[in-house]
Amino acid sequence: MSFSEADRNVSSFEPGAGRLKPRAGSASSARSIPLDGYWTFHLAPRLREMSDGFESPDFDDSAWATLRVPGSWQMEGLRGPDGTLRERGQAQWGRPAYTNVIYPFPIDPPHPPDANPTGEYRRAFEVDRPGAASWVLRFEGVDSHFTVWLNGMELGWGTGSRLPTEFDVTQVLREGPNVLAVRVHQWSAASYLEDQDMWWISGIFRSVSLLERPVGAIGDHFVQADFDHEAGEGILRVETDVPAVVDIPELGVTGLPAGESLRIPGVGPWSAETPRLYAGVLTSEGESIELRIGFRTVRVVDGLITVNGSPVRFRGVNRHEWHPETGRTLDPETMLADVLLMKQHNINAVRTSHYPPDSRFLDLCDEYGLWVIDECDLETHGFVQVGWDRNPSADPRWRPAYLDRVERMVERDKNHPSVIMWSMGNECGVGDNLRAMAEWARSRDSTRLIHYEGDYDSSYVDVYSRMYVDIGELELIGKGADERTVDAQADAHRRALPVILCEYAHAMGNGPGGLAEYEELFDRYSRLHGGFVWEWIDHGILQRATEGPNAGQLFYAYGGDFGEVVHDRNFIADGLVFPDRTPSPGLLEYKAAIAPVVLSIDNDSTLTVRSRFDHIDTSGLVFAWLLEEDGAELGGGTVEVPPVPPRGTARVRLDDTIAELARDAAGEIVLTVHASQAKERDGVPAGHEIAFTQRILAEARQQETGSTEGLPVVVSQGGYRLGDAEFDSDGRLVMLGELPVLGPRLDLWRAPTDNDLAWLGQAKAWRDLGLDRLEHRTARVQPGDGELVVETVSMAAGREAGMRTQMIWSASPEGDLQLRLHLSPVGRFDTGLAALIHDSGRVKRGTVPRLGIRMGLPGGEATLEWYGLGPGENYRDSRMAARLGRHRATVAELQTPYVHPQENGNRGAVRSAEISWQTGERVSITAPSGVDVSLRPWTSEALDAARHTTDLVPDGKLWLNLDIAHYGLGSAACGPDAWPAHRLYPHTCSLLVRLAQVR
Ligand code: IPT
Repeated sequence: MSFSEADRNVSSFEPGAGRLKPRAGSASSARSIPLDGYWTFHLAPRLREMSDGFESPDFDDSAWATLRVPGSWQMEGLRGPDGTLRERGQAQWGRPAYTNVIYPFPIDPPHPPDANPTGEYRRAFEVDRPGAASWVLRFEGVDSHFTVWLNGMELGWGTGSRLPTEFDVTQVLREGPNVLAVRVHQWSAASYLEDQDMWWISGIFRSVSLLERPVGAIGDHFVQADFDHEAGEGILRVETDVPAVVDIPELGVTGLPAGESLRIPGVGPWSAETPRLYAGVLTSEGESIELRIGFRTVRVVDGLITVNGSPVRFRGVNRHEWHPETGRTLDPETMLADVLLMKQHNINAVRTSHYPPDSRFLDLCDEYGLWVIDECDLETHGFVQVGWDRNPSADPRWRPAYLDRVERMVERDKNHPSVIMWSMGNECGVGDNLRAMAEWARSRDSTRLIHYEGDYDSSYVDVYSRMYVDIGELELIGKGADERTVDAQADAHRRALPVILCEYAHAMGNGPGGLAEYEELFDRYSRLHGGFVWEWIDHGILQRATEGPNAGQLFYAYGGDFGEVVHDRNFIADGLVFPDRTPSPGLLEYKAAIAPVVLSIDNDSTLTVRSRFDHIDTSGLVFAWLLEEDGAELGGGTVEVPPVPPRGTARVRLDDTIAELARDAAGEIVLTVHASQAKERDGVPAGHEIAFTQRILAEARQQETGSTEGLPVVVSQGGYRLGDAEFDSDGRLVMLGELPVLGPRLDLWRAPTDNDLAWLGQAKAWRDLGLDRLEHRTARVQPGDGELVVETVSMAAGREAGMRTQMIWSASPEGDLQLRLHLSPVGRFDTGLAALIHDSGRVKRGTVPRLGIRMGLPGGEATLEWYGLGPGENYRDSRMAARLGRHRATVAELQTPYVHPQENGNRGAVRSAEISWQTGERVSITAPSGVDVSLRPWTSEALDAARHTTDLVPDGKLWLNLDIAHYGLGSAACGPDAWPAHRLYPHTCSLLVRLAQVR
């Protein structure tokens, strides 16, 4: 192929040439020869440097490298031939590049840039007996534009990276050796349609196979399996292009001719809660195809999305395909891991953002039960940079490409019961090409709903879909009281539709906070069908640090780490699971927020169980109680809960022993009730907890506060002594017993979270106020009668906003050092940038990240044991997953390794804690009214400065933060800030805490 031909093809509006019509994928009895494995490979930096004649079978590729198929060359090139990670900058074939919205090439449609990396792949294979049948070469996914030759003959070319492409090779395939050549261009006209928020990586990244198509084989098949919930019957019809019959032994169906409809009594319906699949076989003259049939009917009834007659609620996530070592090439184990993790965290729905996934993932969704919004491989978001000028969605020249994409998605995936909605794509602006896609999809498949968030009027979709709506607006939408649009008819139409949030709660870094408030609204307004958290996984790329004290250690790279000219930093690390699929605290929080049963303890004798299941009752769950006094178990047992029907509520009486046990105790009495899976079900193991609730039945009996009858203050040389504690002349604690410490100082700073750092986040204002660089002036040090009073005023250079801190120290004869802390704001916090930062349109007031103190303790390996909220980190708007109890973690375990380091690890409501060092030293901390605790081997300033986890190095101390309050997490990285109730304003507050060296 000449340069000019290649150049014309990569700039073509057309989706491809020479391809076969799209059709359903299937597990067939006919031969399928996998062509995955190592292919020879050569990367040309631009079209003009393509290898002449590489498609010819006798081309000499002996000097070429080999590359794994499926895979992408940028990801594969990050490793050396022995599989070890190369040094960054030494990648073999280009580098991954990350942008979210912005195109990483000039907006010059339909032209790709001259610098168009072009991968040339070759592979030989043998086939016996190719004569009797026709043969098809199938590519499951190639990114982004490719041309294929078999035995030197050009078959055609294709685009649509995450959709299958088939070529007829019957005429070209030979008995014995064959040579396949594929040329893949990183950039093409199609790249303008594939601006999804992800790494730009290229190549044959899904499997390739050669399929035998016997005479009389089935070209395409469409299984329509409805469920009549009133009659309890399945209605089956299988369409094929050749005569065929259907058998479903389990249902006694034999020899049902394709094209005929059959009512089948006694069928169990398919739903995400009951993923009932029936094994069937579709047989034609030439082959038989395995069917996995799920009977279900999806409809909008009276403005509600129903499946099998019942309204459904989505507890969803947006899932990109990602693996930190192989990119968008996933093995079956990884796909299964995603499904199991979702099921075990109460997730029941997936939006395949923003392209159809490897179809084996959909098989798993069918099998384990997940509602799927199958989204087309389409996004043109980068045109927003030019005011959507020349957006392909509105340009008729691109229509064939748009229609091609929706056809290939629908045809491939139409037999998956889990798919209940077709989504036309994401962030493609507006235009008639999208409407045309929707019309085509509806005419081809009337059994599913149509989704596209960008159609605000919802004129061609079935659901009104929104992203990142705040709770204020969501409540109005729920009530039908949201703002009216100009066109009354369009407005009325939209208002009558069911609502979903196709994206909400941006899970970037530490967060999302404020999930509870969304769930409350979803519970309250039936029109709100739930939503899909953005997003499932952090797309970090595994790399090895080459410099610094952690050289050699692994970390996850993000945008900009590969020298990209334009990039979007760590916006790619915004998932509920870390790149290695370890659940983040955000996933645990989401699990708690969306629990399918909501438990509440009304008093020591009644429990309320409210079911959020749509199709099953609660008979698959077991309920149990646990009573604790200050975290020590007093008793436990089971709770008999009669099966609660879908969306029903039951009130049950708790065991009388609970009240009895509670009555006798003196400490804090906490009752926990939890619900767990009785038997293994759809990937959720027996005993797996799905929901819990706690209630404090009795507060700890008030212990004496701040006695002044402590030990006297001894004025010593250069300082003060109180019991075994020593203070310097500024009144700063320097020795706690035998432990040298950097005594507590006011601390208002936290290493900003990604949410704090957002465009409308608070971090800019905090930095502008100098909260990260406070200077402390000692205003008073006064030894008194059994107490030492120390007052400090803290503010930053050039600023007047700060805090006056009063610390009143006393010591009990038992050796406890007691601190009564009082904070009061000085100066104005609403000046400078703080005045500009959005605060929900109200009068702008300055906010602060935290109100508390920090002290330095000896370093080294240590463990924290605490009675408070845990075991994981928790924040004021993200603590549904936390429980009050006794917990224990090493300092290392207390740190959450966010891909981009930031504030983390807080444990709230801590009543008592003990730090124990490996050396045997111990310090106890008591705060009767509860305090937020974090303990780290580096300072907040170091955490703030770190770009990657490997930048963090223990500095020889342990830094203990004790906070009265902190600013919530919210979702401002892409969405609303912390809800007003979770923001923190400087205010007068106090804390009582006791410290002691335990001996
Ligand atoms: C939204 C995109 O739809 C999604 O793909 C992702 O990029 C997300 O943002 C941010 O992580 S669009 C945004 C402008 C609301």
